[in-house]
Amino acid sequence: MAAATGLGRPRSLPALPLVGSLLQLAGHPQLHLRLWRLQGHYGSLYALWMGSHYVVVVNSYRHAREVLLKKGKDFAGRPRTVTTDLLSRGGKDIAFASYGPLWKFQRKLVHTALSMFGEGSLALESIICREAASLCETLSAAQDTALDMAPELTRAVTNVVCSLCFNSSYRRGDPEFEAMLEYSQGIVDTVAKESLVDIFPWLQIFPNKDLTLLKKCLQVRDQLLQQKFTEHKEAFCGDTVKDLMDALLQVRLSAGNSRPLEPGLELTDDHLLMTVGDIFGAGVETTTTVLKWAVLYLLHYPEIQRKIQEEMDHKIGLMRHPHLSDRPLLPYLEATISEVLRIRPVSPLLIPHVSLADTSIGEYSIPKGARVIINLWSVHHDEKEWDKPEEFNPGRFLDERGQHIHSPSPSYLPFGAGIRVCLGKVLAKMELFLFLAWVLQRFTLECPEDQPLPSLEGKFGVVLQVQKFQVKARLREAWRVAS
Ligand code: HEM
Ligand code: PLO
Repeated sequence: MAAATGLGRPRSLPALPLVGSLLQLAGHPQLHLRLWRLQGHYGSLYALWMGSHYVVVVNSYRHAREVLLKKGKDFAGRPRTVTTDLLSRGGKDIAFASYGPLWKFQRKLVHTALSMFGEGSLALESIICREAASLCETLSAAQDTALDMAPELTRAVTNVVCSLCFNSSYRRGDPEFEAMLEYSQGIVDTVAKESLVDIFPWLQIFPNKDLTLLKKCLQVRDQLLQQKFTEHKEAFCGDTVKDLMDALLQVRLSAGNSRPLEPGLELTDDHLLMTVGDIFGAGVETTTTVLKWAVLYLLHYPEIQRKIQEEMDHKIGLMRHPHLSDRPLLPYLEATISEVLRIRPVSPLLIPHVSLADTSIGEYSIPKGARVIINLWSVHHDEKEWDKPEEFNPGRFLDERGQHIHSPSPSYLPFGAGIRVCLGKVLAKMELFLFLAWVLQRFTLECPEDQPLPSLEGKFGVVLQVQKFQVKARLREAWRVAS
């Protein structure tokens, strides 16, 4: 690899031929924590070798901002790996596709479609509220019994993205929904977690439990996507665009009548399916995970839950439902969401970036083709930037007057930043606010008496997963009286 600019390279972990630095990483399933701790020895920016891949690990917000914002274009690539290639049919989606004109086109299409059906529209608010009401009904029915909220939260969130992507939704117990829950869990458990097969692609020739599971889950996903695609093609008349799939179909059909702008710049069926698959997968797994973390933290910090409820009682009362326009009225709830996103970042290592040219980070030279891991865990737990970072304290996002301020430190990037910033940021924030506001207006969430408080430790993977736990949702006395 060519050196970039005559600057020195970052300090590297020891590396052996073929295996690289794996000896330092093996036996540490929580990769984000291992990379965070290695700073003690190697400094905040260091390098390592994953097999034959040169990897640079960024742990400070200054370097993270330089990579994502100042030099965003230099670092806009994505690595190709065995598991993400299977998931995205060789990078035909958005999240795992490398930078290029087709990727830009796909991102723009989705961005436009999301702002058309979603973000700016009242329709989306009413879809989220419909799902929030249904979630509250389920909680009411299960009242005072220990309940695993995860499938209920997932269904609520899934129905929002399902409406956006396919203009459809699932009822409780729908077998298609159950199948979706199962395949998506299988994918989260096996994809893009720096597993050995991604580091040594030749390992895929041997039987591998994870890879077999991933392929089986992808078969189920593909069947489901294909079925939606066929239904949409049959029903599509060309002028009414009801959802994201229609929007992409329209582009595909109009492009079919003309030649692609440039050779290779064609939006194929695979591109269309993988793009919808990305939005559906990201839309479900990320927002559900944050909701689970939020509920878990509220069980651990009942006084914070009480404060959110007091704020709601005071500003909204019990005679009407919360709306999106209430966001400025509920700074404590907004601060709690911000704090959940800080303390348990959904995507603790983002998705790895790749340098597209010889370049630099700080005073270090970075060769073209280097993989760059931004350790968001380190950025969000930096003691120089955050007072007692492991303490759950929504107050840190408020000013003295109790108003929500953006962030007390620049060391905060829950959605990434720059060219590859999360496409669903606005949608996710709308959902988190409305779901939590609806539930907390009516219920107090508690840990069942006969159970210990569930663990706050996450499980590393493509998203930072919450371990299974149960909740007792108790209808609030004030709500009972009012209604
Ligand atoms: C990428 C966070 C919800 C769609 C990302 C990235 C992060 C992130 C950290 C990676 C940025 C990078 O690699 O530099 C989150 C969080 C969410 C959330 C914390 C919920 C609270 C969503 C939703 C959608 C979505 C609801 C879809 C509607 C995407 C897509 C990408 C992405 C498509 C890939 C962007 C690209 O590579 O160009 N998200 N996300 N996300 N997110 Fe989200
Ligand atoms: C989640 C499981 C789905 O079945 C497939 C899928 C698609 C897009 C992925 C998502 C999974 C995990 C979270 C990801 C998202 C794209 C962007 C998002 C990686 C694997 C984040 C947080 O970066």
